[in-house]
Amino acid sequence: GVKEDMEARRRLVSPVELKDRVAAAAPARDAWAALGGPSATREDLKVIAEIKRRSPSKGDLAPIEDPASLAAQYEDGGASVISVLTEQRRFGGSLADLDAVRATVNIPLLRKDFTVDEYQIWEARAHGADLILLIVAALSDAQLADYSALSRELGMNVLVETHTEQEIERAVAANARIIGVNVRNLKTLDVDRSLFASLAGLIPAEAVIVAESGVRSADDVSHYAASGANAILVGEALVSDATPRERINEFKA
Ligand code: IGP
Repeated sequence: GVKEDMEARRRLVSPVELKDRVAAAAPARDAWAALGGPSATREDLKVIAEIKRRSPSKGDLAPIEDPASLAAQYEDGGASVISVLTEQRRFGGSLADLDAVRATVNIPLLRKDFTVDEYQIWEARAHGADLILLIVAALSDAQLADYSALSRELGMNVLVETHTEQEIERAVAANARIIGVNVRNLKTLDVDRSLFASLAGLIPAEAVIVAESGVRSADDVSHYAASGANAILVGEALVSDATPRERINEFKA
């Protein structure tokens, strides 16, 4: 699984070597500010555009031959952050995708991986990520606190993903400033768009509130925005669109 893959990478690049690479990397970009920071509003909805080849629920989504060119279209269309799935087994991604995107665009990047070890956080930064994903359901409170602290030390922000009221409480207790509600149930993989409206109001207004998953149309976007989203995270609808640049424009309108 994810852990074994990481162990294999750790045998190739030692933690010491990885830390040297982080020290040599350009400083992280401010994803919090890019998402509107303290003045995030639903009127100026931000888009986090995702590069995802495959998903456990839908199988192959799109043959993305050139992630850099897709990223450039996302940036052109007005995306505020680009999310790159680097997990190989379920999503068909890799750190090479993150490198290619980093070399091409200037906006902040989210390394969208299932973070279960500090090594992955160093790795994210070494490969140019500015934001990492922490899934509350998959982590203990101690891990949430430790991983958030390490990310901040490295200059990165954290997108803390939740699915329930209790997970939102845990995210808030961990001082999360960017909090997502993923409407896809990670066990059944079912999408329930109404989950966002029922949970968004529980997130403190100081946080950037992200609606994750299930955006198919401008109607879905309006629904999320009306329920309090400051940003939307969109994958499938963009990777399977022939004109993703125009699509992002439409979502932002
Ligand atoms: C994007 P969609 O339905 O637009 O492709 O969803 C994003 O929310 C989804 O990829 C996602 C995800 C995750 C994937 C959200 N959280 C955690 C893997 C792991």
